[in-house]
Amino acid sequence: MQLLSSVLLLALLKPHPLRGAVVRPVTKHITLDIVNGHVAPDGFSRSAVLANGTFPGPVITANKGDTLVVKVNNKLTDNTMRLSTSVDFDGVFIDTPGIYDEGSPFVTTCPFGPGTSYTYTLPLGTQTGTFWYHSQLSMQYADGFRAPLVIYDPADPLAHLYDVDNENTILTVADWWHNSTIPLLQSYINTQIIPVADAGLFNGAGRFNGGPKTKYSVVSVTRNTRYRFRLINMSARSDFMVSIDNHTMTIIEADGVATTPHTVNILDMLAGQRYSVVVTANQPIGNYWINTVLGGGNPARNLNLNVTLGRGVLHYAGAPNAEPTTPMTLGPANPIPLVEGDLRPLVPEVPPAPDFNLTFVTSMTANASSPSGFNTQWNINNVSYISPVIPTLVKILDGANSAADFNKTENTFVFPANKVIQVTFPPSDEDELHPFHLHGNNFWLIKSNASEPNFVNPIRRDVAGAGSGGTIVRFTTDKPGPWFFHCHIFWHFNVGLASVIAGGLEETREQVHPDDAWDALCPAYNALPEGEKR
Ligand SMILES: *[C@@H]1O[C@H](CO)[C@@H](O)[C@H](O)[C@H]1NC(C)=O
Ligand SMILES: *[C@@H]1O[C@H](CO)[C@@H](O)[C@H](O)[C@H]1NC(C)=O
Ligand SMILES: *[C@@H]1O[C@H](CO)[C@@H](O)[C@H](O)[C@H]1NC(C)=O
Ligand SMILES: *[C@@H]1O[C@H](CO)[C@@H](O)[C@H](O)[C@H]1NC(C)=O
Ligand SMILES: *[C@@H]1O[C@H](CO)[C@@H](O)[C@H](O)[C@H]1NC(C)=O
Ligand SMILES: *[C@@H]1O[C@H](CO)[C@@H](O)[C@H](O)[C@H]1NC(C)=O
Ligand SMILES: *[C@@H]1O[C@H](CO)[C@@H](O)[C@H](O)[C@H]1NC(C)=O
Ligand SMILES: *[C@@H]1O[C@H](CO)[C@@H](O)[C@H](O)[C@H]1NC(C)=O
Ligand SMILES: *[C@@H]1O[C@H](CO)[C@@H](O)[C@H](O)[C@H]1NC(C)=O
Ligand SMILES: *[C@@H]1O[C@H](CO)[C@@H](O)[C@H](O)[C@H]1NC(C)=O
Ligand SMILES: [Cu+2]
Repeated sequence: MQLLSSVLLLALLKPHPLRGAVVRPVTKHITLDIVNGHVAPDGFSRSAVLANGTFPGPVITANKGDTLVVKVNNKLTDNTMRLSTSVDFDGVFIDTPGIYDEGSPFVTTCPFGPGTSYTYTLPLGTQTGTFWYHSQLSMQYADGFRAPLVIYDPADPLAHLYDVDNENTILTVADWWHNSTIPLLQSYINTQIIPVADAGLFNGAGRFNGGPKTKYSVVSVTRNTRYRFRLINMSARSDFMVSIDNHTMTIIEADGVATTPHTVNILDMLAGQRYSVVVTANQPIGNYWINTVLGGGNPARNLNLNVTLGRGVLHYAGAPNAEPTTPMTLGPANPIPLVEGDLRPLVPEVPPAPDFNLTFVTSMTANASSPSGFNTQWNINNVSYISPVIPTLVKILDGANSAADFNKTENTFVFPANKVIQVTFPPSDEDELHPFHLHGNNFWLIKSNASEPNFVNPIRRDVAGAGSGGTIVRFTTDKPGPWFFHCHIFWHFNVGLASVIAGGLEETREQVHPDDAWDALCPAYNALPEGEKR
């Protein structure tokens, strides 16, 4: 009896599948050791910055309502890469009043150095869906520190659409470089040309021209079963076109927000974006290519890169354990692409009218004499963001009240609490989209680059591309505090394409009462020797 009930209890605690069961929220304690180690996801061995020694790092899972307590131990020693760190739980709201554990360096926190630890407390509230976590410090995530985070909804209103949703259906794409991002970023600053990636990785595996035939990641399916694939674009630069030979994909989630089912056969994902797609294994038993084609940058600038080699295998039970024998293509012959503006949220909302309007004009300039030492710089309204020495949140807690209390180069926009802000990115003359990401909040995507504005039932998400078609987002300042709003192409971000939305400064002071561990971060960081701050 005792045994039977513990077995039952164990079965009940398994995160998925779990239809309609009552799951009590728990506090989940997680440890992450950030270490240096050699990895060779595309067959080229390099030193990397790794969560728990792997690339991608370990998946963190939770159920709706859980609280994650994540202790991060910085054990970094390789000074050819950054030695300090700071973690962004990308897309997680952190909307419990008074919670400030949002690892944006010099906005909400200071990074922490080697040999030290910091514990992030994240009440997940009502959020569910597909997220990820990564270093937010400089370019460090491109050195390896990036991994999925999934919040399951035990009462998912779309659960009837799929049969399987587990750790094996979390699929990641990432761009990969063979060198440390420290010289690569310097090269970008000096030349204005983003170093083109050496390989595109699907689920942590890929190949480059002339490299070994690394084993592609295999996603196993059983015929006539429906899978919820959670796709995460962990890129630092590249966008990926995702398709699966002979299969369609039905989108049911974008960035943690459920959508009405929308079927395509090819999907363009920007850096930082996530989608859940339902794929039905309804084809003859066999092996099919999953094409994850990296975009961004001119491949002629890096002869290692071969976008055809970024792929994985969809393997049906009963088929030989082998690569597909069909040609490696870049996608379907008759593409049915996702048009982002065609997506609709499962729960529609009419966006409230804006109380304040902002216009963000992006531009790239070169300035050899700028105080940051930047040559290449990206600007919002002619201002290139430079991280302050004293984090924005510290200044707010110390009494900052208006934009005038921040340096111009902090690009900090101050608003009262509970106001509606509209940000318009006018059409630019660039062909590449800047995936703008708002921390800790979703926005209504009023206008997606290529679509007409939608004031009635736009999707809500936290990353949207701004480019030649013009983009409009709206959000409310209902979560007091400073929130980073930046381009998720980290090369652009690191040369200034960033801003901070600071809402409800008085309310922030009323609600946020940091503990001693947080208070100690900046003094400890500022006391680090120069080489360890990096
Ligand atoms: C990371 O590694 C530590 C130490 O081995 C382990 O305790 C922890 O559970 C791991 N974390 C995850 C999320 O797997
Ligand atoms: C990494 O960059 C450094 C500095 O530019 C260079 O000397 C080195 O050859 C590069 N290594 C690789 C593997 O590209
Ligand atoms: C991921 O995002 C990057 C940057 O926006 C983009 O270049 C790349 O194509 C995306 N990857 C996928 C698979 O969509
Ligand atoms: C997959 O689609 C291609 C192109 O439509 C077709 O030639 C091929 O026979 C299909 N494969 C299978 C296994 O059905
Ligand atoms: C990329 O890889 C494919 C498949 O191996 C090969 O056919 C093609 O020639 C390669 N492209 C380049 C530019 O080397
Ligand atoms: C903001 O811009 C919209 C047009 O997009 C306009 O209707 C509205 O009146 C403006 N609101 C403010 C407060 O300027
Ligand atoms: C370059 O930086 C200097 C020093 O901050 C500044 O005075 C100047 O306006 C900048 N020039 C441009 C074109 O941004
Ligand atoms: C940026 O500076 C240029 C050149 O000084 C000026 O023409 C333009 O109006 C400025 N743009 C914004 C958005 O301030
Ligand atoms: C403001 O910017 C100036 C020059 O850009 C810099 O010297 C100063 O330290 C900054 N102040 C703060 C508080 O960050
Ligand atoms: C953005 O939208 C414009 C206007 O529709 C279109 O020409 C352009 O190709 C789009 N850009 C991307 C990267 O999709
Ligand atoms: Cu950008």
